[in-house]
Amino acid sequence: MRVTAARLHRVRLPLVHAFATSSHRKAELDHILVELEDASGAIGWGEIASPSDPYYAPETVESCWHIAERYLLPAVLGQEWDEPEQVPRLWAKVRGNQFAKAGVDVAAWVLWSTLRGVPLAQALGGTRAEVTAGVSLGIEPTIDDLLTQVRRQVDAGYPRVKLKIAPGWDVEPVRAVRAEYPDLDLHVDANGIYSESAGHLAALLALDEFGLTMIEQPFAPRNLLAHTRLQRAVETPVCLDESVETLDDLETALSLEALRVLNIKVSRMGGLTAARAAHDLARASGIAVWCGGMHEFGIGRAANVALSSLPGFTLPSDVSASEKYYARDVVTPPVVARRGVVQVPESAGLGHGVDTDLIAATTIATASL
Ligand code: OSB
Ligand code: MG
Repeated sequence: MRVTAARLHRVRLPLVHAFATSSHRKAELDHILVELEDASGAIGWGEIASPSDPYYAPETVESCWHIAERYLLPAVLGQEWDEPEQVPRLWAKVRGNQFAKAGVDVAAWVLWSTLRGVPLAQALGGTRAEVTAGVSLGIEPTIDDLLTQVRRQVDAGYPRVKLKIAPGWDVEPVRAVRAEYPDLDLHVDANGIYSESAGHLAALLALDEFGLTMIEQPFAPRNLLAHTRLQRAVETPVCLDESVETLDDLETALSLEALRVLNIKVSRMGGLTAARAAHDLARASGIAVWCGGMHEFGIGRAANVALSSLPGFTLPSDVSASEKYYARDVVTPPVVARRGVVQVPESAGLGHGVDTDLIAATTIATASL
């Protein structure tokens, strides 16, 4: 297989409900859609779902655009490859830049599975016909606003709710949600904002009494030892997200016993090949995994659904329906959830059409190579 043309589209979509984490608040998102085309005219779509600012990871939309246009796509164009696993090797010299790599990697997987006539999930080795979705809820202005959001999602049938937390917005919101939903599969995600030296430990220890499914990424990404210490002190499983960008990171974290659960994101791992390898290693190590999200548009969301069909994804994944985030998504049909369950598509490739009219109408920059 040989990619003979590539295009980038910077697409801006409004969020139906603004989302705040410990570091930022967003009402619209710019993601970069990647098109890879072979000599027969077949197209594979991918999505670079980097946040616009370097607060979750060091990348930005601009840095992703630059890396994709200047390094990744030139490395792929004109090269022969047989399996999508070979594509990341074409840019092996490029360090980091996981979001940019992930978008091109997904496009290669989608192109390959489309041409093979197999669903992306099957190409990856997926075994599930449907995947269970959880929702991720941002920091709200008040606890009442948060409870309104929780009720809406629980009423829609989502079986797991994750709450973003930050110092000062942790024990009380969790207590309030627990009081109303004693049995809900509930977990919290701090996006690395807590610090032992800033006196934040007491709040994290206090969360242990609420029967949370996990505490996700309380400390800074490189601070694995703080996660090890917390895991020794609490019953609640510690989950890593930002800390694990490569398989080497995962091996280190496992040997330090810094986690009992792993959030696997296609974007953060640099693509489906690496995400699947992380799944394999975690599974072999007895670590539960689930698929995290980055508010993907439909293309990245469909890739997350395909990945979530692998057998080790035993916890609900952040693959909630398109409509939770976008009034109109870039894929047709959109990703839908019924009572928190998403069907894994059975048609070849992405398993969704791509709405090129919407993309044309919402594109704010393009590049062709
Ligand atoms: O840590 O999972 C995270 C969104 C932006 C930055 C970080 C994170 C998130 C989410 C998104 O929680 C969840 C989703 O896409 O459904
Ligand atoms: Mg997270």
